[in-house]
Amino acid sequence: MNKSIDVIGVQMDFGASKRGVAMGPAAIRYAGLLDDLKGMGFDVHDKGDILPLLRGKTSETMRNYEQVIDVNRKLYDKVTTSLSRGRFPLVLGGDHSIAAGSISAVSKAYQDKGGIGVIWIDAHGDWNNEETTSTGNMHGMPFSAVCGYGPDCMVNYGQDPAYIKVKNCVQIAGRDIDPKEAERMKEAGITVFPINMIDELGMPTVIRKAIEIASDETSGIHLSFDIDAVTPEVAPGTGTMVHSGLTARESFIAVELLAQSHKLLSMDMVEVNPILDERNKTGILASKLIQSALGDIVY
Ligand code: 6HN
Ligand code: MN
Ligand code: MN
Ligand code: MN
Repeated sequence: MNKSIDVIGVQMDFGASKRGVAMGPAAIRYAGLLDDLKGMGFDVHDKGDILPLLRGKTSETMRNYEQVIDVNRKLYDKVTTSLSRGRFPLVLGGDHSIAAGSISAVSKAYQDKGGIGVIWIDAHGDWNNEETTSTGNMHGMPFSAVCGYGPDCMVNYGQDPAYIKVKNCVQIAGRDIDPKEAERMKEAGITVFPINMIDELGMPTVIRKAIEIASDETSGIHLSFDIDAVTPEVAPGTGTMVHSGLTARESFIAVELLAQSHKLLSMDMVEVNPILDERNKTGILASKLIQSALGDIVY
């Protein structure tokens, strides 16, 4: 299995309303992630952080789109390089708009090998586009974008993007999905396990089903973990908090079972905002969740 990890930070907060999430990579590093991963036996390469343009074009329905696209293109290139070297790309956000760049790169790399599936753990659907958004915030759009449902500019850098098949996509822990966004997800056929379904079925059942769906005839799975999936008492350092989310243990068992599946190809950990946090509690949680997600990869 893959014992080399490329850690790629993205100091991005132009996809969100609140500033501060650009310091997420620093908070997660400060929690000790790199040393801990080395301690687990990984060959860890810190690729540093991608920085956004200071200014860029914007529009009402795609705020700061030039900065978002520029960062995603840079991230696409870094993730592509990492995969070509046989390493595991671990992407630290930053707001969730950066998942467009990471996922489109992994998807392209596995295009001729069945593609990839995506597991999206998040309080939100991130399935808006420029027509359905009510905020114009591009962190509410990347899941739709990587599936080819727009905004196309988020993933199409002239590389002939390999969109993710919706039949291999799963949303977990949703509890604040906009009405039009929910309609689009349903129309597209995304599998969703909203928070009440986790209450009923339990996380182990939910994540096992998700792994089955995401790995069905694909090369493996990309995990996009938005820390706001976790309940605010446990993860207060994030910009779009929604009450009554995943418990700490539900979050850990999800990533532990993912690790045991040996299907994980790449991962984002996003939306950690140290400005809003309490003594880096959320940064530490993010670091521990990453370690658990990578826990079994060495075996
Ligand atoms: N996130 N659905 C809302 C919007 O602005 O489109 C919230 C999006 C939150 C995005 O947390 O990554
Ligand atoms: Mn090395
Ligand atoms: Mn999100
Ligand atoms: Mn979210």
